[in-house]
Amino acid sequence: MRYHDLMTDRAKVIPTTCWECSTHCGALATVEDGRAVKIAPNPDHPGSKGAFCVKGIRGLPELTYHPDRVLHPLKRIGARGEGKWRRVSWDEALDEIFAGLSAARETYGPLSLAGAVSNATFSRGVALTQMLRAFGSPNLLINQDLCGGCRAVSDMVTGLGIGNGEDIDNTRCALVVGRNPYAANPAEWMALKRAQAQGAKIVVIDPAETPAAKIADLWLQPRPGTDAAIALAMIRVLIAEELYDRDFVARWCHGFDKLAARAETFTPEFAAEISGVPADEIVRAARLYADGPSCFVSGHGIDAFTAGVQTFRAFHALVAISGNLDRPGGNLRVRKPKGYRSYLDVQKMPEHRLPREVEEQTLGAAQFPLWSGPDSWQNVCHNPTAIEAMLTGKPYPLRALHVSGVNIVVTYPDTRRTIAALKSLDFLSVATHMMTPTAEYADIVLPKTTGLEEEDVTLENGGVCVGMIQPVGPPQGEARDDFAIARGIVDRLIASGDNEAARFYPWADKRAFNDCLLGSSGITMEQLRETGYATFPRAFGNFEETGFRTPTGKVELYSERLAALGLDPLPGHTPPRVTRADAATRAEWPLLLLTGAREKSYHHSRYRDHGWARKVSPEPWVQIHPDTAAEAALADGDWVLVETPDSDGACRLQVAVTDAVAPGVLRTGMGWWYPEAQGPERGALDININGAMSYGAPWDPATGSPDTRGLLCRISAVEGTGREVRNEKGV
Ligand SMILES: Nc1nc2c(c(=O)[nH]1)N[C@H]1C(S)=C(S)[C@@H](COP(=O)(O)OP(=O)(O)OC[C@H]3O[C@@H](n4cnc5c(=O)[nH]c(N)nc54)[C@H](O)[C@@H]3O)O[C@H]1N2
Ligand SMILES: Nc1nc2c(c(=O)[nH]1)N[C@H]1C(S)=C(S)[C@@H](COP(=O)(O)OP(=O)(O)OC[C@H]3O[C@@H](n4cnc5c(=O)[nH]c(N)nc54)[C@H](O)[C@@H]3O)O[C@H]1N2
Ligand code: SF4
Ligand SMILES: [Mo]
Repeated sequence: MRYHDLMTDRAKVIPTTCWECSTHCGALATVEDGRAVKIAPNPDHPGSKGAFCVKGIRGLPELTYHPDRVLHPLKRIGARGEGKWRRVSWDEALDEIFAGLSAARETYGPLSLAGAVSNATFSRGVALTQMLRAFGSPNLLINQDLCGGCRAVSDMVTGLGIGNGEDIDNTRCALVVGRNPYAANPAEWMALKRAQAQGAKIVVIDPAETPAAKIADLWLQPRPGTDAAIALAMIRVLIAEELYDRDFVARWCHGFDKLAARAETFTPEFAAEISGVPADEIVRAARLYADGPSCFVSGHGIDAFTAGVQTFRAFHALVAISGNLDRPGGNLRVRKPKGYRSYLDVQKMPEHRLPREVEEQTLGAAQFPLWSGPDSWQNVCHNPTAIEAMLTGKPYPLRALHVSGVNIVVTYPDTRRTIAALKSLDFLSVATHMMTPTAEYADIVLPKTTGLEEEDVTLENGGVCVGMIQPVGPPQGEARDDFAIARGIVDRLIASGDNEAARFYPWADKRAFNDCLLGSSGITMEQLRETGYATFPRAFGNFEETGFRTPTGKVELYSERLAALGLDPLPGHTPPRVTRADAATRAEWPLLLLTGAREKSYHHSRYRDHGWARKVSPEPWVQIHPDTAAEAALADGDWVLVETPDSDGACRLQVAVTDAVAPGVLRTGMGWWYPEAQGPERGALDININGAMSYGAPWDPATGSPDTRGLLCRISAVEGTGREVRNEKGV
């Protein structure tokens, strides 16, 4: 399409990308007088193919032009969390941050500094990582241990390199596991419907009847946390019925015989006993999947829990032995244009790294070397270990923190402890759009640009294209991007006489960083500005050329890296919490809690201050089966208090009675706070499920992820409706 055709005298149309969630839909922004007046899908975009959602249409512009948006740097003048601020200049704010970080460094050493972002593989992740490294600290907190970390570490040690590469459009069978694409990823959802219309089968594994389960040819409803047993039984069926890809296994897989021996015990009947899914359904799922090409579409439902890596290992082994790796209709390996640098490439460049002996001291590296430290996935720290260091000074003190683009008070488990940790710091700065519960505890708050005000470049999901965000006009107020913020701080470090700092942070501005990403790929900013993306040639299955990044150079069904660390080298099933708990514990905590169900109107803690979103979903809900509700004498719309054994907090939720979940299973979302509530936490200790959860052990042995699902819990009724209860409590 020629976007210019869409222009009128006043308005121009800019091809860009919505980055409000990781789907990264191609977008067309209609701009009048430097202001976006309409955001619409770009049907030409090779990744999203016209998919879009209300968060892109309404959330992004309303965030950008919100009357309560933070538009100027602020300095705390009252007690921490008291909500008293003074507007300051950028120079004063950056001086304060530099002074705060430097003071901690002088007293406690460089390791006492940390940063928090959502993911190191975002541009702001690079800005913050490199800024911290300039100060000598490797301690970056990301929230991937709560998100896609288990999948990524399994992918890394298995050697697949598939990231999010899913060729749903050309598949014959999509195996959707722990994924709710209807709410979480409209591009995926549309692709599934297109594939089904062309005759592809859809198999869904989910304890809840999601829209995907509703349209599926086969829906397996397992007990939470038992998916690895199902995957191992499917592997067993493929091997026993000789439905696996002999040629691919012989040429490219390491440890097939050992995998076969492991899977041997997982008869469909045994897996049925563990998972509650009938054996014949498991066999049917295996046969449908074996009739490929097939595509494994995975989600958060089997990630972010204490058996996340092993569960993914089982499904990743299934992808490999069925030969569905990097062929049309299968799971595609991540590609990038020759000469292009991904965000992680930039951070892994030797000249950008700290000395190995420093990286080895990253918080968490001793226990989780695949997650933290020099040889790990994103070289970040283990969050619960970092929070412990803030509160106790052990294993060493963590005293100053810069946060950008995360709302950790709401989105980390154990809200009370996160708040206590933030309050205990010597210095805290937060770059944000809105005054979130996290920003409320800061010493300095910085106004941050939105996805309508930045110029960003990224390699899109699985390498389908290189995409870009284009600014529609100048930022609102005094907002700046994370690169300008990091530049300002690093410049002060250099001016103080630290010449080493320059090597870690060489970019004058975001534009220079974007040029660094494009490298020698031949893709230009001009080209990207014209269409909003750039495609490049892709070759399938060229394993001879690319090899696999594992010790053996093959896909490791038996992982040498896991073996060397003393972890289970073969995919295995870890009994979930409820199975491990004794009878007394189960009696006291009789229900199972799933958290994190996505809603179309929210992205985690975002948009809670938007009228349109609150209208769609006004209160935090919890799904309860009619039998469970009847037993507890609860009706639709009642409010309950939810508690879990490892937390002294609680969370109030509104009951939604539905048979979409099994009896005894509760399913809720996450990310709730009431922007209109009083107090710095603004409801985050009241209606936020993380306020009722622990971030402590047990953790996944490879990633350190806690259980965000399959938690034991109990409920009790609370009087009145949500709003009344809230007012009575004086919040
Ligand atoms: N609208 C919207 N979209 C989003 C987001 C958002 O906040 N809002 N967040 C984005 C982000 S960061 C992420 S990580 C993704 C996450 O999106 P998804 O990957 O879809 O994750 P969830 O919605 O957490 O869970 C998916 C499904 O897992 C199921 N599940 C729970 N426990 C189990 C289990 O033990 N086994 C199996 N097989 N399934 C289980 C749940 O019932 C749920 O239907 O969404 C992204 N997209
Ligand atoms: N119990 C439980 N907890 C969970 C989960 C769960 O399922 N259950 N899910 C986990 C998952 S998958 C994730 S990804 C995390 C999400 O956790 P967060 O990343 O904290 O979630 P958000 O609320 O989306 O984002 C926080 C802030 O980022 C700001 N922001 C958005 N874009 C930008 C930007 O470009 N730059 C900057 N500086 N700021 C920006 C927004 O204004 C918002 O205030 O939560 C995790 N927590
Ligand atoms: S799914 Fe919605 S929020 Fe996510 S990138 Fe697409 S339009 Fe934006
Ligand atoms: Mo996530």
